[in-house]
Amino acid sequence: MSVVDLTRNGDCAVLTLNRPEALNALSFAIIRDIGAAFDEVAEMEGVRALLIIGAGEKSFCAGADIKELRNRPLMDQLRGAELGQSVFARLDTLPVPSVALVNGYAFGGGSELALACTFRLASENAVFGLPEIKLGLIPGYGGTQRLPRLIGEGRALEIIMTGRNVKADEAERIGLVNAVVEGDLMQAGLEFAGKFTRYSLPALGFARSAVQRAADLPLAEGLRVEAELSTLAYRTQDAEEGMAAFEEKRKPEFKDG
Ligand code: CO8
Repeated sequence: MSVVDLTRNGDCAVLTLNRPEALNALSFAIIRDIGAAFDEVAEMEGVRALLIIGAGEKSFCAGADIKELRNRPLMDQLRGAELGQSVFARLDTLPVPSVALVNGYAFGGGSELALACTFRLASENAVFGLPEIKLGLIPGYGGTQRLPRLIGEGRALEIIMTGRNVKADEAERIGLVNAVVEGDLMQAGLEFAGKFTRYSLPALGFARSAVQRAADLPLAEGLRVEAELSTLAYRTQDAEEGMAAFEEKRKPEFKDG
């Protein structure tokens, strides 16, 4: 098994970070492999969601590989940050939504990977944190940008500037995760994905895109984006099928077109 393991469970692709002896820490090579796996997911026939999990009971991902970071020249660090950012940003443009299954520690780059996913589910023992400040660093894979968008500037600054841990129950309370799950997290992830996988992928993509762009746009422009994307959705065969099925009192059969 490689460190980045891509498998399939029903209509979900499952990416497992498989380096439990280092709590699934991310070397630059592993980040590149994650990027290659995302490209593969984009090409997988019939896949309707991507689930990301860490191997082992203890950790989703303990962040960037600190031992590797220490010995890098400055230019490499910049390239490293850009690499991590561009690979994680790829999740926004995948044809399918992604769900981080945070089973234990999600620190630094691990939290940032979870933040870049469309959704986050946490096990009861999940612990989030951006502890870079304790290393004399700051987050480099999107944490300073995505965390405030998700939970607001005040809370995000406090978490980033104190480097403190956020346990699962608090993460749920502040909106950092969609839900905390008792029991089998993978099973819960498959059930969670099942709530949207039956819908039209283009419509799901337009919805993601409209909401994600809201954070960067003034309201008037965002409303224009919404009008454009909802019109594009309206023109799909799936919208025709969805509305016809409503009138005919039957279940729609979406074809992703
Ligand atoms: N990098 C490399 N190795 C790690 C990492 C990591 N991030 N985290 C854990 N490991 C290794 C440990 O060194 C240890 O290996 P060994 O057995 O060979 O000594 C093994 O995993 C198990 O870890 P611990 O013994 O420490 O396990 P504990 O249960 O005692 O502690 C913790 C678990 C609390 C998670 C602890 O391991 C820890 O604090 N890890 C570091 C967490 C952290 O600070 N992460 C942020 C890293 S920085 C980052 O992600 C972004 C930087 C900005 C990037 C900019 C790009 C240039």
